[in-house]
Amino acid sequence: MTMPPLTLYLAAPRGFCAGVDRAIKIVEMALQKWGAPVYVRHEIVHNKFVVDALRDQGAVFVEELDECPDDRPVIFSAHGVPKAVPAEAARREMIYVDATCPLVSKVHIEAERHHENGLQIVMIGHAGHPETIGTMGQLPEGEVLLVETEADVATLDVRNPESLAFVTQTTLSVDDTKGIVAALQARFPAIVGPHKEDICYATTNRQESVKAIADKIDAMLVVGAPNSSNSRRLVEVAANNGCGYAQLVQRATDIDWRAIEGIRSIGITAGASAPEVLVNEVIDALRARYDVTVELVETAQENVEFKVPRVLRVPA
Ligand code: 0CG
Ligand code: SF4
Repeated sequence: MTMPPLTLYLAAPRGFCAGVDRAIKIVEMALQKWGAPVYVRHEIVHNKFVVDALRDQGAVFVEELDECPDDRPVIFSAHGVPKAVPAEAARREMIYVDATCPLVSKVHIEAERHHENGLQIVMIGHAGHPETIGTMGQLPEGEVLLVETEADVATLDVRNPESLAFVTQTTLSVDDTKGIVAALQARFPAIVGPHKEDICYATTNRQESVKAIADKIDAMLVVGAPNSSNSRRLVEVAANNGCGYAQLVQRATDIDWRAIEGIRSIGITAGASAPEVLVNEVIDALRARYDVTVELVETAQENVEFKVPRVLRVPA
């Protein structure tokens, strides 16, 4: 039986970013250095496949520090933690390693600098996301106000409109954030902030490559987890840029074959926490049903690398 033809536009860059790469390495190196179990506060990155693999090697995933014993090392996830978390670990004299992405730490430092300059901070982010909790948790309660949408800006109750700064989550939609920043600047002309926002290079690049293919495909599959902010944004970017069907899939078994019946072209990308093996699994599943021609659409090249913390670079 002949298989129907399918053009597969493979987005690049896709998948692991430098912060994810580093965070996973930190857990692996900690296991080598201290042996199992090593505790990890929150999913090291938002991917079940990654978490399961590390759990098999002896990592124990918990949500809060009080679930960890004093005498085992603990690692903080790539998304960052409120200041109170390392402070409590230090008080308990625990060994801890911070796997917060350096680009998230940079936002923490920015927020602190604004606070020292007497400014109240507006954070653009998603309520309840660990990165938002971590960044807001760098400063005392009430010093960071959260806005999620342009509509939130209108109802914002600030201390002094003349003394304001903004920071953002690193994994937001570039386009939506532009609108929120513009609304902030319109209502508070004196607000200070980064040149554009704090969205990281990886988030920006992955959204760009999706934009480059969104209007030439019948469907888009984004490999990533439902709790992964940057992955979910890729689904939205595809849908907002002309792709009629965009779905988040954790792996090949999530593909809704009926929904994509009759397609002639498809786009594939992966969030910053999704391993390439899962992308290959999805491509193989398509190859089993279609005569696939792959076209790589590369809109940027990445060469960012982050060092692991020093404690892991020196012998035990
Ligand atoms: O995109 P978010 O912030 O939800 O995180 P994820 O673990 O999916 O990816 C990058 C990091 C950290
Ligand atoms: Fe760092 Fe960006 Fe990756 Fe988050 S998505 S870990 S901020 S590089």
